[in-house]
Amino acid sequence: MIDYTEKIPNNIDLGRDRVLQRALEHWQPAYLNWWYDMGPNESHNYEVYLRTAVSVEPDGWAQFGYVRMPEYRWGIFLQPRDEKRQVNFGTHKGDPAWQDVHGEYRSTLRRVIVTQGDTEPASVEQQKMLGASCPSMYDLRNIFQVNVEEGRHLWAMVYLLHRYFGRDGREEAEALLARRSGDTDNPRILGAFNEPTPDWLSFYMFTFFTDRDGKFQLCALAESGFDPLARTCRFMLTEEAHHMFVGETGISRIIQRTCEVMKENKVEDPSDVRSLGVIDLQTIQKYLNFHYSVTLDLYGSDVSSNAANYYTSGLKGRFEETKIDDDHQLIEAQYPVSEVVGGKIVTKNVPALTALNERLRDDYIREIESGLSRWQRVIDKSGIPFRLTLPHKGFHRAIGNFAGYFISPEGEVLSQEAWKQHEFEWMPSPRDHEFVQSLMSGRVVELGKFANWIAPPTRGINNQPLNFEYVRFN
Ligand code: BYC
Repeated sequence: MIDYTEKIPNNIDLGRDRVLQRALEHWQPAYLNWWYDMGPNESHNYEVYLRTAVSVEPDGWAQFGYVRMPEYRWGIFLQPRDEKRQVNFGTHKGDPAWQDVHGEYRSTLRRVIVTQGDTEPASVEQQKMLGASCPSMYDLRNIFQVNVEEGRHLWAMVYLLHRYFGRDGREEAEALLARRSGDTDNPRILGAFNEPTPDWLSFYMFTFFTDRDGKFQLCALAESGFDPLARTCRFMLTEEAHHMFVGETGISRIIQRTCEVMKENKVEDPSDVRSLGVIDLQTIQKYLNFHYSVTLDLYGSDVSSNAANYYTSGLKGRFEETKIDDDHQLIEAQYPVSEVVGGKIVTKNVPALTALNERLRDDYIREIESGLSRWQRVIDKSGIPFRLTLPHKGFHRAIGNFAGYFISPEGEVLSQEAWKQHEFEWMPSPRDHEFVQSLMSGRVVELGKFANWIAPPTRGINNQPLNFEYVRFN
């Protein structure tokens, strides 16, 4: 009999809840089987210098040490309960926050939790093969850290399913281990989580763009009137921050290296840049266009009755809900959304309650813009006259008002033929992918060494030097 209070670090007094303990006891071997199958390839014997969440105290949750990943202490952590917390929006505004699920919201809430939970193992599956082409031991350790934490985020959602949703919840928890990213018969729920992450440029873009959707969705769920969900998401956010750091600094280091090589060799033409073994800025822009647009879809339709219902019922709030100065019910409020009318993009006001997906997407875009300006500074510092830009919101969209239209990065509505003619000026072509992957044909793991196409980071993990042995291969 596994002692779960020992094996699953938690701050929910798991040992005293026999039913929950048994349910998790049943689920854990299935989870481990999934990890062995779908976790990082060939990594099971590696000892990785990981941080592990051991408590929710500021100094307790980040402990560093060597861990074999299947032995990672995936635990259950909730932000401590605030007895005075209330439902802060929607029709139940002012009621004490719920410690249990309202019967009438059961299936809606389960759905939101399942959708969130589904993304976590999906991303691990998407990144499964990347260890074989890592640019350094530092980066290898970072991807493993991201992977084990996504695994823990799955635990976080599975805990809620098991604890609050009975048999349905247990079935959903099993289904989370059965779907597979990109599978034709049983794919992951949301679009971006079925796209491959075939190389490290994609990985960093994914952690910058798509993990940040994770941040904004978790922030909205952290406002939930259902207190256990809110507290779970609050703690998940502390881990999410590291994933976005990996993405932002990864791209920044690639840009820096490209600029260094361009300056040293006085080249600007993308094919000359490529011949020096670094990724040309034009290709970086195309990857950016792809990941940004696919991630914008993750916010759902611009006008959504689902989103309105989530809000009115108090299940999912807005980004920083309690800091917003309004009625928190959106009775009269309007919000601008765009749509295509007669071949032009126009903006109109709609009831703000129905535009909550769009509002969250806009909050996200603002943060993306700041990240992009930090990358731009790296280029500007080198004196290279190249500007990274965000494509128009309607570019390459498959969900919402722009779906089915062919919109250029500048926001022109084009015919399908005209758009297709430019497709590979805007998005990575099979040849671009081939080139990027040609740079990443093997792994670089000598101590302190970095692949030619990426600059070293400014510092190591947890104050360790760059030539530290972050992964022991055994
Ligand atoms: N792909 O009213 P609509 C993360 C579906 S990332 C496929 O437009 P709604 C992470 C939708 O399900 C954060 N289908 O949307 C990052 C609905 O289906 P039904 C994940 C899509 O419901 C990196 C229909 O279209 N968390 O954590 O208002 C690494 C019409 O619905 C998509 C969450 O998403 C799509 N892109 O909002 C690891 C939070 N978009 O009802 C982790 C939980 C929509 O017709 N999820 N559909 O069958 C939600 O809050 C909502 O489900 C969504 C959609 C915001 C995603």
